[in-house]
This record gives sequence, structure tokens and C-alpha cells, in this order.
Amino acid sequence: MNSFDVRKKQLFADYEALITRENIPVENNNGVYTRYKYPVVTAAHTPIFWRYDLDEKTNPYLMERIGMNATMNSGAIKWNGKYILVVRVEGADRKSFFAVAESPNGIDNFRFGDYPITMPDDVIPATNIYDMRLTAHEDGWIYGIFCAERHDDNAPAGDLSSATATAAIARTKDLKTWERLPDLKSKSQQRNVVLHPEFVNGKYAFYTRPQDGFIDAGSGGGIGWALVDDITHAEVTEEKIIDCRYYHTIKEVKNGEGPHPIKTPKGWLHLAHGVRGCAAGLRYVLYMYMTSLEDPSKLIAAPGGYFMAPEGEERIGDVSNVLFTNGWIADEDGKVFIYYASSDTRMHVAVSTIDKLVDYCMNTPQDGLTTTASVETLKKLIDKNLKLMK
Ligand code: BGC
Ligand code: BMA
Repeated sequence: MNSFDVRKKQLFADYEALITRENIPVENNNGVYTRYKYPVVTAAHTPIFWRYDLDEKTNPYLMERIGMNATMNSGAIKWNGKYILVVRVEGADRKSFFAVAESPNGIDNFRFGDYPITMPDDVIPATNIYDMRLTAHEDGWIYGIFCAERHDDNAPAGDLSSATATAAIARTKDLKTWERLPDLKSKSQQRNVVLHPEFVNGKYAFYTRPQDGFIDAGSGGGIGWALVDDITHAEVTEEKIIDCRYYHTIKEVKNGEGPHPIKTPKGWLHLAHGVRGCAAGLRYVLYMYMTSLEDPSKLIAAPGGYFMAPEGEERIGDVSNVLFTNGWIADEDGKVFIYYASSDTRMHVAVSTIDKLVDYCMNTPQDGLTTTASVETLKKLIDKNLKLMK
């Protein structure tokens, strides 16, 4: 074998070893969820034939031609018995695109399809698209709602960073061919928009995240809720805030809905991200809340603090100190697979159950918003336990 063939063989062997590596639950945990040891999808999981020209004549040194930088913020859905992620893949050129990766068990063996998704453009093409939320809606379509980003042409000449964020809407029946609908019309910019899986009062219901500018949530207030008559010309006419931001909490600066909520007998179970500012920059953590079955916009449980925060290698990456989620899968047996990205770099899974997550939401004390309140809450638990321990 010549050196080209030796290297090619090695590349494919290493790749197969990575893809088929068995994932291992981390036993030492807080009882709420179990993290898995290895990331489920990384840039190295993208197929060799996306990155290398495998023709010896045109690539005699078998060098990478198209670099992949990261795999992150993935939508998730169980489909035909398979655990599917619509991964945000980011190339070395900073452009994000969507690609389907599929696993037989939800925790390892995620494998990309041969091609990324060819997403049709809206009337005004976007520069970048990312962070898809998948919703199998009761209307029969699978929707993908994602962020479409364009340069803000009203910015002063030379400002190449100002941008606009809108919620893009596409739908599919097979996760291969996508029909693009017009972007969501809204007074403000929007990111982290999610489609609720059921009609509410006969309308499509969206979780929104109004924001003052491209980065600044500002007067936006938190996670919003809007009903829309026609999904093919979706427009936010009325928007109310259902999960607010508060001073000195994990969601002081921004928050946003993760994947669409899971329906449980006790209410809708929500997973979201919260952001606070610190000297090191923005810190993104995951938190949960619940809303009522009768009115999915009515808050019924708000456990205080974060549900998950970056740990170990999760802390480090392109945008460090970030956990972000936009995908989870609830199995028929009540098991929940939580897919989250760390530091805008790689995808992980943590596993819990609907019962545990509902218990977490209902029985974790609320944030009292001051030190005094937190200490009183803590003392109550200590009192109770010390009596029990006597
Ligand atoms: C990035 C996103 C990020 C957003 C706001 C975009 O350009 O692609 O990952 O959330 O900016 O910082
Ligand atoms: C954004 C999100 C994500 C990203 C995060 C941290 O606001 O929408 O795309 O993970 O910032 O960079």
C-alpha cells in the first residue's frame, strides 16, 4: 500500500472507532439526571468524505480540504424508532448548517447521513442559520424553527458586526426535503422561537424571545407566547411574557425556550437556558419550569436556580462557560434524553425520566430572590433533616 492508501485506511478506521465507541453513564450524579461520559456528536463525527478529497490525483497528501469547526445546538426527535438530531454543524468558515445524525439508542453510535440539509432560502436570503427546534405538530407536519441571521444594512459603513435575528420556519415530512415558509413577522428581533406541538384555541402557538437588538434582550422581559392564525404567513400580533427574567438570578441577562415542552399528566415540562453576565463574559446554564395543561402559557412551577451548568471539559470551547439546549426526546417508557451542547463546541446527552423531572420542578424550592430568603429556605430543610437524623 502506498502512503496515501495507508493514511486513508487509518482515517476511516479511527472514524469508525469513534462513531461506534460505547458511551458510559456517569454514576456519581445528583439523582436528577445522569450525564454520559463522552460527547455524542463532535466535529470529528462529520463524515471523512465531507472533509477530505479522497482522490489521490487531486489530493496526493490526503489533506483536509473543508474543515468542520463544531457540532452544537441540535434539535431532536424520535422518528421511525430512531433518535434523530438535526445538528448545527459549523464549518471552519463560521457558517452553520443543519445535518441529520441518527442513533439506534440515543446515547451513542450517532452517524450523519451522506448529505447536509439543503435548506431553501426565504425571500431575503440569510447569511447564517442555526439552532433548530423540531416540532412534530398535530397538523401532521414536522416543523423546524431556527434563527436566520443577516447583516444589518442600516449599520454605519464599516460596521460588519451588526446583524438582525429572525425566526425562520420550515417544514418536512421526511427530514430530507424541506419546504421553507416565510420568516415569522414580529415587531422585534427574535431568537429561540419554538413551536408548541398542539393547537391552542385552534391556533399555532409559539414560544418567543423578543429582544431589543441582535444580542440585547433588553426590555424583552423573557420567554414570550404568541398565537398565530396562519403558519404559512406567521405573524406575532400579541405577545405576552410567560417566564420572566429577574435581577440576580441565573437568567438575569437573557433566557430562551429550549426544545418544545413535554406533555405530562401534571403539566407541560419546559427546559430553557438562562444567561448572566460576569467578568469572564456570559454564562449560559439550563433551567426548567412547568406550565398548566389547561393553559400552556400559565406558569405552575418554577424551581429556583439552574438545572444543569457546565462541568469539566464542558466549560471550555469556542464560547466557554456555555450550556445550550434545543432538543430532548421523551420515550414511551418515560425516559427522557436531554441533548445539550457545551461551549458552542460539541453535543452531549444526559438521561432522566418524566417522573423525576416533574418531581424536580414541583419540589425544588423557588428562588426567593434575596440572600435572606435563600438562607431561610435552606434552614427549613436543615431543621427537617436534623429532626429525622436524631
Ligand atoms: C452566533 C450565535 C449566537 C449569536 C448571538 C450568532 O452570530 O452564530 O451562536 O448565539 O450570534 O451571540
Ligand atoms: C446564542 C444562542 C446560541 C449560542 C449562545 C452562546 O445567543 O442562540 O446560538 O449557543 O448564544 O454563544
